[in-house]
Amino acid sequence: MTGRQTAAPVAPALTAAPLGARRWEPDGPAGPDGPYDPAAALARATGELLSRQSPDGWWKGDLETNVTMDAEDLLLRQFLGIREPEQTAASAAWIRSQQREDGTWSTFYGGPPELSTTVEAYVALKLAGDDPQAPHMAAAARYVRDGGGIAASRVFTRIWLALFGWWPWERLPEMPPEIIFLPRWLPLNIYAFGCWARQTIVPLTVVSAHRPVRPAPFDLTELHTDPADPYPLRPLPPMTGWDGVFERLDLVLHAYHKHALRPLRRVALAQAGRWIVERQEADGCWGGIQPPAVYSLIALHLLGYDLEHPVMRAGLTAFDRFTVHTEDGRRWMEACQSPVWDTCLATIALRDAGLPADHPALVTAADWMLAEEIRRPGDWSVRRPRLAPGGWAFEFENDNYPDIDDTAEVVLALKRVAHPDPARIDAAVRRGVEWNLGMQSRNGAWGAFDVDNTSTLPNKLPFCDFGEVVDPPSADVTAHVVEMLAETGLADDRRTRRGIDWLLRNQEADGSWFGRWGTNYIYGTGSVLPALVAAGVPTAHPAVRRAVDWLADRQNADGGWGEDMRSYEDPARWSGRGDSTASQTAWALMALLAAGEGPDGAGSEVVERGVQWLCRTQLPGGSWDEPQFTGTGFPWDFSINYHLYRLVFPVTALGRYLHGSPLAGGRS
Ligand code: R03
Repeated sequence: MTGRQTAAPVAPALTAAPLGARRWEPDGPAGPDGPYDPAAALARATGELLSRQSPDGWWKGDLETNVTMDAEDLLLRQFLGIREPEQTAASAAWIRSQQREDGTWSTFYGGPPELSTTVEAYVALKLAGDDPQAPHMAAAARYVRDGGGIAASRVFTRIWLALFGWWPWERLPEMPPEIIFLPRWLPLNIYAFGCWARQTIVPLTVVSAHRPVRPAPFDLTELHTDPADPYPLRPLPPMTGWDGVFERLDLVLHAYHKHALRPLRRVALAQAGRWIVERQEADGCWGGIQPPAVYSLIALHLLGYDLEHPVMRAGLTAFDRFTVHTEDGRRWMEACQSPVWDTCLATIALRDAGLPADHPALVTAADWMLAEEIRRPGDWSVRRPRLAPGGWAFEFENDNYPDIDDTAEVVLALKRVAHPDPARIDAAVRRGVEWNLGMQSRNGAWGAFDVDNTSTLPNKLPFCDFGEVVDPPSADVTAHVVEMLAETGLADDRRTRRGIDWLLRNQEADGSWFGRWGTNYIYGTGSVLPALVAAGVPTAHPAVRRAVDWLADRQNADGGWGEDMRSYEDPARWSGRGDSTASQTAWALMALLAAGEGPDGAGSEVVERGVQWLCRTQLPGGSWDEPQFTGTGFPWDFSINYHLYRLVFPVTALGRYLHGSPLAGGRS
């Protein structure tokens, strides 16, 4: 077992480095055996993190997801008649580069083949001119056929295909635009859906009411399992279960599509159109995420907006900002962008690393975050009409959907900065705290975007076969809010206590917590333990002890921690298991350090080995490799590789290991 290194050199990053001006020069590659010097590792990582700040004060790592983003970009452009050959070639090169040996595509690093993704990628490559006879195309088509063909793909995939007549609109679940008339108190009204689903469904009701079919440049017979019956009807489930009820409701809605009252439908479409246009963000996007953006553009186009209309132009330009160009000429699309999230996490990390609170990088970051505060009502106001605004969104522009998670972390970040105008920080912090308190759900916990968004009905619609469509409270978000409330002096507030009670009641039997927005139980546990301890739960509390034991049990032989997406499918086997990664090792360390297992604690050997893993695997430039996806959009269905996670969380973990946490319960 290795001791902590002596006489750590003063981290160069601690001196007031000019903003983003330089990269910290490493001492050279570390040897294979160690022990390594955590202070030197932290200094390198800190320098690297500082160097990545934008001059405006924010950080933003690429947000990597999967090739459906790139395929759908080409399909959208094809639909609108604006697909360009060079763009197509660059996207196709990216898509090809992501194909697996077996000819399929998956949705995350190391993941299994995924049929819908493979269908979309295949169609995109065919649009780009790839020969269906070529081995890489033939292998993909064979996999799709063997897996049930296009008929087995998800609803969104078949909607994309229906736009070109590759799938019949009649064989898709109905989602009528009249849903926009349903009052708030009725089940299945649009505010019963999570905000991302609501923003996606409203434009899709417009699209499916129009049932547009553009000429297909080729056919897709090779993607049908049985070309004699390419659009098989699924057997009706028995009437006894919800599935049966909703499948029959769908039949009624299909009949309604034919007989819809024309004037009613006209009003519904007009109202949906207004709803969409009102929600376009300042930068032209919708909700800061890809699905509402692509479907809103299609819907508005069908409602008569031509491509030169300012709304359409702004919407299309927004996609350019979501495009990443690689050095070798490939092009890929982000599903979403994370500047606010990355900036608050980086600010916290740099304080953990020991940067002074008035460091210019932190003041600039705080200024940028202050300017990002959302001071107007949004869709959340539907449930909380009298609550004053004062939150933050995840993205550059998403003023209609501030989220509770970002607000909690931004408040934690702002509290850590000594700003020349402290009153501005205090006022923004106060508004953020009040907004988050106002967004507490009935059960005492917090969801990401809305209050009490817990209906179980939306998920039962045949239309909703991908990802989550509601936004119930989760342990990770609740923990971040509890930590924020504790650090703003509200640890003993009744509302904080209710959040803590919820967390204690929702601990898994094995001692961990579920990770809704990060993968998975290591993220949940890494979020909850620091929060509980910050809120005054003793580190000797049985819940804390059980979590510590769980983490110690899940430490890999190499000293790190890792957990992949299988933990969502088969938690009994895969919870807390997988190849070690930098971000997950950091989360485990953050939890253990909060629980008092640090250098002088009982679990110091476990912590020591984790710290050594980080030091040993650090790259000469100061960051870490992390091809694994450790972010969660929707458990299993949609995974994210946040490119800054591999750097920002190790900085926090190493910083807290060396210095304790600047504000929360730790040593200082
Ligand atoms: C990490 C914490 C902060 N957090 C915000 C996290 C935002 C994550 C990005 C969300 O991006 C999305 C991508 C999506 N796809 N498909 C959908 C979707 C939603 C968000 C989707 C799925 C089903 C329906 C509608 C949309 Br119905 C690719 C709290």
